[in-house]
Amino acid sequence: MTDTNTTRCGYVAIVGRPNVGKSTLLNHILGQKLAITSRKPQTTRHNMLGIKTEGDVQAIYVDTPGMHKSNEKALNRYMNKTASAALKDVDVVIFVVDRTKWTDEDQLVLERVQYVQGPVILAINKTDRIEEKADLIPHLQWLQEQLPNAEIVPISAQQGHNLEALESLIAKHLPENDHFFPEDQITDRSSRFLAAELVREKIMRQLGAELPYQITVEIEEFKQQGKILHIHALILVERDGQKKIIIGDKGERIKRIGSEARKDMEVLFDAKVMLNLWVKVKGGWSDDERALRSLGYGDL
Ligand SMILES: Nc1nc2c(ncn2[C@@H]2O[C@H](COP(=O)(O)OP(=O)(O)OP(=O)(O)O)[C@@H](O)[C@H]2O)c(=O)[nH]1
Ligand SMILES: [Mg+2]
Repeated sequence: MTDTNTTRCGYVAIVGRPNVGKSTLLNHILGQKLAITSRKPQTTRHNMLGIKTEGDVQAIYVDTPGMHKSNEKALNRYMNKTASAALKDVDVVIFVVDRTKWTDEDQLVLERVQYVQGPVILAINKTDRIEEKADLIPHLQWLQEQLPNAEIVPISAQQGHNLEALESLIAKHLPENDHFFPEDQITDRSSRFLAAELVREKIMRQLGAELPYQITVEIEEFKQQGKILHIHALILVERDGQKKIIIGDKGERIKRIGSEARKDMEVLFDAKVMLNLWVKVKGGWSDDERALRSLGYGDL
């Protein structure tokens, strides 16, 4: 007798240049905010798994940092390497682009994706913002010539448009496998990591142009006492002036960062959260490979 129930399971890398909507796409597929997002490029710094199990199908998504050109700093090199590594050993690649906007950085991603042996899906995102639909057609033709085997799917990650079509295409490409993760697991990342990311997201969203790139967040304490989760987060900046900006006038800004991060944490962890934030200067951490490793930025 043969078993007629086939289960499918595999890895799906979500790649693209910064700011095209990769993390937004992951969150909408999962139906839950897991990855941080912002209007600023280079929001995501680490690969993160988002696992979706529906019946016999388990899709393991890998959200990645946007691949970008500036390679001067160790942190930037780390981010680009991390994103490129995600292209190896996955079953499906989703290459996300922003409508008809095509930059040198999209070209960089294209050149990597062209080497991928397995199925590639080209997701044209932010279609809710397309005014001139006619402009899209020649661009799609051009893209198809660059990636002749890719399937092209227009989506709006933010509005949830056409995501079912995207997901059923992905499911078709997943190999027959037993599931690698339990049905209720949604990520490989720890609660501490997710908490640190939420603090970083609020900083990305609230602060001006350059500053967020010189900040990282470490969780120093994460413990449950009775019904309350006590979380202490350390915000590391590069210079003294940056510390002042984060704290703000009479501590206004850090208070707002803390209260917004706490609200998201309470939803994510389904618990009451007491959050304490500290700011410390650690000069040059973003270009110091040893400091980066000790801050959880993996091997370079
Ligand atoms: N209008 C519109 N905006 C979107 C859509 N998807 C994402 N965005 C916005 O685009 C911005 C960037 O989204 P992210 O998901 O952070 O982009 P990302 O590709 O993960 O960026 P990095 O992590 O920096 O590589 C945010 O302001 C999102 O709200 C969409 O479908 N439509
Ligand atoms: Mg992202």
